[in-house]
Amino acid sequence: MASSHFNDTFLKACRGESTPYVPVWYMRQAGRYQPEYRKIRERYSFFEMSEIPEVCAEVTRLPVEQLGVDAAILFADIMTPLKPVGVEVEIRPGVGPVISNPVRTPADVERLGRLEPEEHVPYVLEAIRLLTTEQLNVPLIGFAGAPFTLASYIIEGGPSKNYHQTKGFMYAQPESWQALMDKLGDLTVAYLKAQVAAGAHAVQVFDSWVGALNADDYRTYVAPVMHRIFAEVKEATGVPVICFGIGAGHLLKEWNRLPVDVIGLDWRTSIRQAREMGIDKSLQGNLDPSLLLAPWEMIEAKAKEILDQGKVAPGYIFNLGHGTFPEVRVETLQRLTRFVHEYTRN
Ligand code: 1CP
Repeated sequence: MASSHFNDTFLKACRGESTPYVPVWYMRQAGRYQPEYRKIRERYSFFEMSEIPEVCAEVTRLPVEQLGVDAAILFADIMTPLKPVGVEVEIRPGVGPVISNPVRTPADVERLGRLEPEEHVPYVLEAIRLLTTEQLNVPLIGFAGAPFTLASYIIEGGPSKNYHQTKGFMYAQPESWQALMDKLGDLTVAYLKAQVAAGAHAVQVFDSWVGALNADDYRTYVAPVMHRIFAEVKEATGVPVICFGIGAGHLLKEWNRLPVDVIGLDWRTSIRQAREMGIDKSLQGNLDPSLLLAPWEMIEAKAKEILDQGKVAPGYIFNLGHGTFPEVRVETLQRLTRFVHEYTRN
């Protein structure tokens, strides 16, 4: 450990234990809003950055040192474990993942391979070992994309607005959809277990785009695999698990039935509304990232409102409702972190 004091406020909040202040981290806290990140990114492609363990560890550590946040999140992408199983993907600046061999038929699903983490993504595990054995004094969050969200990229071939191809495949080829969910479920379980075995202290599963489904379809086509992923990861590792998605307020009751410790909220559903709906897990979120471009007084007022709702009960982690983005100033996130800590300190 870099320092003798390990800051475990984030882990305590995940488990619903009381903390001396509300812990905070930011989705996409490593990224283009940081001049240091942009400099490194000039020299490497996205995947090169995450495949060189020393570079990956440096980029993961940077926001912890720069912003004073209470957790680090591994620098990788939800597409990282799909590359070695046959998905030809690159990350295009300003676009996101682009796939040159999208999955369109049952035969394409058959062709997807099995993930052997030690063999296929040794660099991810090495970066985690570097970070957790010597470099970090805050918990490291490992992560994976959830099957629906991964399927949306590999079926559409890239980012999408309406997920027509993905949902079309799901409705028209339910057996092959099930096979795809099973394969992506196995991959996700293997990947998360390996990250924890390498040292990750908690894991977040990003089901960013599953809000595109209604609650009935979620129950039919997605909830079973999500249940299995969380149950198997919890059983094997015991670490806190977080489930996050965007525009998924109508699915919160479904998520509350999953064996997860923390539910990540986007900015559309307030902490109070979630509690009123009966959500009894720890909560994480949910300042609208666009607000980071507003005058400080507005950011502070909204942060206060969120914190007043969140700090009532233990089991609350401050975050954004989705990722930060290139136009945000480093100083804004530094100030926000300080504010969250000072405003909530007992
Ligand atoms: O700091 C961190 O948060 C850690 C690293 C991280 C994480 C957790 C990255 C690096 N990506 C992710 C998860 C991720 N990737 C998600 C889930 C979270 C979310 O909803 O934002 C998703 C949907 C992706 C897919 C993806 N990768 C997108 C979104 C595209 C779309 O459909 O709108 C983008 C832009 C990427 C590229 C990417 N991943 C990460 C970074 C820093 C970047 C920007 C790339 C660059 O520097 O060129």
